[in-house]
Amino acid sequence: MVAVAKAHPNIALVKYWGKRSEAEMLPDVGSISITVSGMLTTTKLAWDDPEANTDGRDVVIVNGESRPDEVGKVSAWLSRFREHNNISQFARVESINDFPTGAGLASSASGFAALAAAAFADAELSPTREELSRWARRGSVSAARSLHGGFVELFREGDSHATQILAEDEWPLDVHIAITSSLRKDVGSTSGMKTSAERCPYYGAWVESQEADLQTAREAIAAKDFEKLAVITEESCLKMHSVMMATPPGLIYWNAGTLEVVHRVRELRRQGVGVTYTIDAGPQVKVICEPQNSERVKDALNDLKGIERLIHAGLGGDIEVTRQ
Ligand code: 2P0
Repeated sequence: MVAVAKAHPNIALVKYWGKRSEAEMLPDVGSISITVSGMLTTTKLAWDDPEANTDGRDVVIVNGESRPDEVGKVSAWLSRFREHNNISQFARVESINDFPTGAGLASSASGFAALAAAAFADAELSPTREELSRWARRGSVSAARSLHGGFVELFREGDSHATQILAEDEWPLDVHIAITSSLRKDVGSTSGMKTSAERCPYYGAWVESQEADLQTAREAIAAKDFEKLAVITEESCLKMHSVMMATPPGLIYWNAGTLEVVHRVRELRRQGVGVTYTIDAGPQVKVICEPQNSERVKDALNDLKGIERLIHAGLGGDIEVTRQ
């Protein structure tokens, strides 16, 4: 039997950057995200795979390749899962992203969410949503958020887990993802945020001010107040990138196209269009608006030279898992 899990990436509006425990994969700050449709990770996992069990190691293939960094992270997660659940078998894992991997598009979030769901399903275990979200977090902190559709909060406290704030159909939003480079980034999130925690002089202020930002975002989402959500989304993005840039020798994820998009979105906002943007650990800009403004926003982005392509998405739903 093979378990097949399908998970969407998510985009943080109030960002996560930094851990309070690396070993336990516990975040130093809570975060709030939206799950996006239009991009999907599909992961197939089998615990009784003959090849893996003859060789005595997990077989891990991501987008047709077995890259040592990805195999290492997934195998470490599988070992911990095996130990905790008294599983003696090795797994074969095959995962495909229908969007660029390792380019700031949250492929590790959808990837570990799908891995956790498939691992439980193929072992015929039925975890609670909280348990599942904690296991996804142990692979990649942001993966805890990709189990849920719509608007999601990941809590800092305790054995951090994520819950849904609003379902995707309760407040539909449109997302235009401006791809300004599909290359893999030089510095991954995990090592980048570790360096920030160790060396950025503003890291303490970043952690301290997070609760207020989370509260503002919670209020904006509860009231479906787009303007309020837009302001806090931009503020959180710029604060996180300030921390990154002030992390010696300077973590600069932006390229020229990134700035072109930021300026165009700010221009739209000055014209009264309800739109906002956010940027993760890569140069892509995620431009978010209410559906009635979507055409205008898309038209305003279309002629920018720095954009390789635009991906149009809406809000995505919960993870789906089946056994075949
Ligand atoms: C976020 N990012 O909140 C932030 C914003 C990137 C920038 O979560 O080390 O892949 O596996 O926990 O979850 C990317 O970090 O890093 C991320 P690990 P993860 O979406």
